[in-house]
Amino acid sequence: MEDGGKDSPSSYSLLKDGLLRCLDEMLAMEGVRGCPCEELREKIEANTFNIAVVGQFKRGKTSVINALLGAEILPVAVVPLTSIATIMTFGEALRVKVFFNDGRVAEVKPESLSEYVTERGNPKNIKDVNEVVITYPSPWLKEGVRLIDTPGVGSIYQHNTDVAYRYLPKSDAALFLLSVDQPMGKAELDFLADVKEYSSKIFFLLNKADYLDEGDLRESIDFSINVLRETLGPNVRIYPVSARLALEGRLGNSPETLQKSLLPGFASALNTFLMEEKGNVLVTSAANSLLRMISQAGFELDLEMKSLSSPLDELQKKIKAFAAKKQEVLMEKQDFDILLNGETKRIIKNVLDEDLGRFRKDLTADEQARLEEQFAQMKAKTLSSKDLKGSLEQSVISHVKQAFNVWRAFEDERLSKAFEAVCGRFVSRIDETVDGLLKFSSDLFEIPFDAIRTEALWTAKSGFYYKFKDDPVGLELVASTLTLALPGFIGEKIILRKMREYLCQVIDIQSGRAGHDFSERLDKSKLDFRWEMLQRIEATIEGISAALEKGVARRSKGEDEVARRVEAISLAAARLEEMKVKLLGVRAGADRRSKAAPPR
Ligand SMILES: Nc1nc2c(ncn2[C@@H]2O[C@H](COP(=O)(O)OP(=O)(O)OP(=O)(O)O)[C@@H](O)[C@H]2O)c(=O)[nH]1
Ligand SMILES: [Mg+2]
Repeated sequence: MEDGGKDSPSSYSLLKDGLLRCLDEMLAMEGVRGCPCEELREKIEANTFNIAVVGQFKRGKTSVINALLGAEILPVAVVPLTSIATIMTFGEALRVKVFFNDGRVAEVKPESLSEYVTERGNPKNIKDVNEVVITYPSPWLKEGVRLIDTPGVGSIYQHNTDVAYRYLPKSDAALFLLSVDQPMGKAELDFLADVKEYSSKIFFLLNKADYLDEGDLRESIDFSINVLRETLGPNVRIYPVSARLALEGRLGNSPETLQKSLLPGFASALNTFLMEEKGNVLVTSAANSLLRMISQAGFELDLEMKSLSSPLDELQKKIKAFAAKKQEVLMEKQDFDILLNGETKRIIKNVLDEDLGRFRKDLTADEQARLEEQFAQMKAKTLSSKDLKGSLEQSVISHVKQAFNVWRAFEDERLSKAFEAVCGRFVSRIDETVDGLLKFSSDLFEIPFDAIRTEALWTAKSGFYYKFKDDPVGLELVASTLTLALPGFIGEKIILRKMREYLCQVIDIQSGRAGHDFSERLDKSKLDFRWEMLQRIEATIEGISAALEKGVARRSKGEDEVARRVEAISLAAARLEEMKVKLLGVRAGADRRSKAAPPR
């Protein structure tokens, strides 16, 4: 990566490749049971990390993305411009895909991007675009990093602010743009309070540094830092940059200009952060999961060895004792199932239903007031009743749709947190059950076993089990099925009354859909979690039973057969040991990286 931390991405790739190689080996290995290798691989490969670029309008958000990518891909302007979120993701070539609210997807030419994502080309989003996804071969976007350009908040275009808010819950980190020509104000701080709710890491960029000489720039940085410290405490850091110079430097291949832009300093910090947060946490927890599986597989080999060599009557007794324990554990598993169902229902009742009720009440009140105001304004324009009805209807639909989109994003996040918290409790209890079973067997058969705590992979990032859905629930159907059937001539008062009813109906239907959609998603998330987690208990039971049975069965086939198996077991155990050493190396590599990362 030209912009900073030269060795970091490759080192992360090395760790990741090491991990993937171990996964391959484990897949090919007989005896490693219950390895969710494929799922682990998918999680490692699809480990996306969303960086939202946010801020008040015109601070240079879009320009910073262009500067980081070193290409003039996204349209910038002096007037409030970005109106639709654009997601930059890795791909071999520059390609632009437009996702519409009604589910359509269209690939468009990069030159026509501004017809979709700007206030100028797509005023008030008349084209009904949901989001735009652009692929581009930038090193920044490798390893699943996605840069999200959001519309500026605080301009006269409320719908732009709404779109920006919709993307906050999806961000793993945020680049918060300030600029030297607009001293930080209250609106910025208010917005920051909201961003803070969702992004665990915020980078502050003070853009347009090229406007000022060194002294003035220092003063500008100090001013913003002092303002930020009041809210965030003493450890705030601001990176002054000039997106304009950075892009100039990148396009003109001028290292001096690039240095002058100060972007490399920020880029290096961002890179270190990505390594640490995105790479290391995932690598460590995946390595731990695999180490645990290896130690379990090793334990099973030891058990089989025991069952090949212990006196038969003693062995039979122990197998019986194990069978009793097995029944006990299966009962526990059933209890987990019932509890998990109950907990999911509780989330639906206590979180979803309550939130939806409150949102619906507030929205109805707000929209009633807005409708009346709009009605009064329109009446003054003496429109025909058909036109009056038409425009009120349009505006009800578009406001309700917008409001639901924003709410849905927030609710998604809340439900995800509630659900992951439940998962968290279950995972540790399931771990305890599995460990208890292993400990029991280890004592029974006198084989040492060291349980490795998994600190399950999902802790690396929330939303591991919770099924997020990106496309908003469409309102189109509502609009067409509910069109008001009114006679040609009608009094204005009746129109207002009918519109009020219409508004309530639209909100009703939309609430019903959103509620249904959310509870369905929670149910699916629960099933997924259940499948992945509860089957670990069964896999452990099966593993132990199979190891014992294999040994006993083999003994009936004579001594030669037993000797052959003993040799095979020793070889497999040695291979597991090798793999363990490799994985410990990968884990230590990740650990070293986080310790080496400079303080920010
Ligand atoms: N001098 C100078 N101008 C800049 C710099 N970065 C951006 N600009 C200018 O600032 C204006 C706004 O830039 P954009 O990137 O469109 O800002 P934005 O924050 O994405 O704006 P919205 O999407 O409308 O909120 C444009 O005229 C840019 O050319 C910079 O580093 N230096
Ligand atoms: Mg912009």
